[in-house]
Amino acid sequence: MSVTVAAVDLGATSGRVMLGHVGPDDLRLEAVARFANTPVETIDGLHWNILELYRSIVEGLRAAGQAGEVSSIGIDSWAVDYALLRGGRMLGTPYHYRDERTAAGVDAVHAVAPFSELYGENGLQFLAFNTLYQYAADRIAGVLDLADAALLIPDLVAYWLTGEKVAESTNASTTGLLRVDGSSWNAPLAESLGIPSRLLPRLVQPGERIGGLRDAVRTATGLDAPVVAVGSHDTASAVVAIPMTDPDAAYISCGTWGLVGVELDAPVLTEESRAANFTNEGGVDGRVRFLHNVMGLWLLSESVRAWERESGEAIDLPELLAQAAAVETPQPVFDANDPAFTAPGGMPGRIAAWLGERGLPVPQSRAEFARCIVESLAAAFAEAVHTASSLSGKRVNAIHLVGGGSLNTLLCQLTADRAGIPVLAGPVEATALGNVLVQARALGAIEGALEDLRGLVARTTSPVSYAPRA
Ligand code: LFR
Repeated sequence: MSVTVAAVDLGATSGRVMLGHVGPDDLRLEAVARFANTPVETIDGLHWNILELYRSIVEGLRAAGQAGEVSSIGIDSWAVDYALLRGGRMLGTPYHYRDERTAAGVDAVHAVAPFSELYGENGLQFLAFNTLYQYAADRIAGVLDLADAALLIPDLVAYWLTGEKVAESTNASTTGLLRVDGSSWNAPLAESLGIPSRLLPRLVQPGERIGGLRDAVRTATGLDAPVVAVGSHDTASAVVAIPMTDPDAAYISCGTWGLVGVELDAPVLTEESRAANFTNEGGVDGRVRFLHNVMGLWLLSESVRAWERESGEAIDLPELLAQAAAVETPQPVFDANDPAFTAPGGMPGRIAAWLGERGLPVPQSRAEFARCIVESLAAAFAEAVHTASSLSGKRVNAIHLVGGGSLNTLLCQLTADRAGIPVLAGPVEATALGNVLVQARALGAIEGALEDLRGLVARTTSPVSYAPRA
């Protein structure tokens, strides 16, 4: 039996609705709608354009229904961001994690629970935008106390579609308020930080039915299908679809971010892994995503955005990367993990400043800049793979690189070279594939453990292999 399901995937630059056709020997995606996901800067900071997105999702679902018989709907997006609600009404417009308001939240949280203590409770790497710091910033601003619920973005969309308020567990694991074993919310920790535990909704696991569509949504979309929880954290969905046929493998889910790590059955909470800022995020089927956030293609896309603004001309990325590959002058490597590169705007200038401050040569042309960025990403990826392996004790014979970055041949080759480990690139659509696979399994169209789902991905896609060069 093959089923058709709809995946709503909200990524850093665009949102999509895709149809997934899935059966024991079938795994195909069909894009039915694509729309911009552009944050909006207002007087009080950087926000999600959430209403526009929701309208586009509803229209996209309508298009999905016209293209095929949809049996269920799954939603994923990036982690950590949320809306506050009271009596079901959204209070204000959700913030984008790249907004800088969280600094005060970090200080307030660490004054009560220092990072060393938090790591034992939630197993998360320190990222200043983790939800608990954002909540703390909202508490300081006096808005948190007004709320009676907080919903992560995919859960907010599910709520608007179904009327059910839940917290999907993989994404909940990125809030910092879920116990590291994923079993429950850490209400005492939340309360000790002044975050009312009433805000934290009922947890659901990937594969659980969230609810049927509200009448108004059924009318607007023409669909009558349930919303099913998937790995609603996009990275969790991507990891589901990594075609690891050899368990001794690392992965890099590379889009805006490069999420570099291994899959484990139990978290690593050692002092070494805390010092290396490795995270233990919740995966589908209770697996642990032991990984580190490297800045990712953001460095490149923000640079391109800056150059396009400056020149008023569109830049052809494949052409720029071809020029970067042809650069012969050795380019310097900067620390692609430096938080100095998190916020939007002026990226080439920030990279040049970073290099200049350390007495390193500054790239002279756009091609040299692009090469410097890709070399720096590859260096950070290679280092994170080796660190993941040594911290977890897991052997790594291959690196699976999935997501948009898998199309970047220069990045794939340089990662293999710098790691000294073969890179297997693709599928590019890992997140959407993971989303539809979990739905199809919940519907009974396919069965088995994650290894079986990955076997299906391996049989239906063809990763490109990059051998390390001397
Ligand atoms: C990737 C991702 C990362 C998360 C970052 C911010 O899209 O979800 O896993 O750390 O975005 O939410």
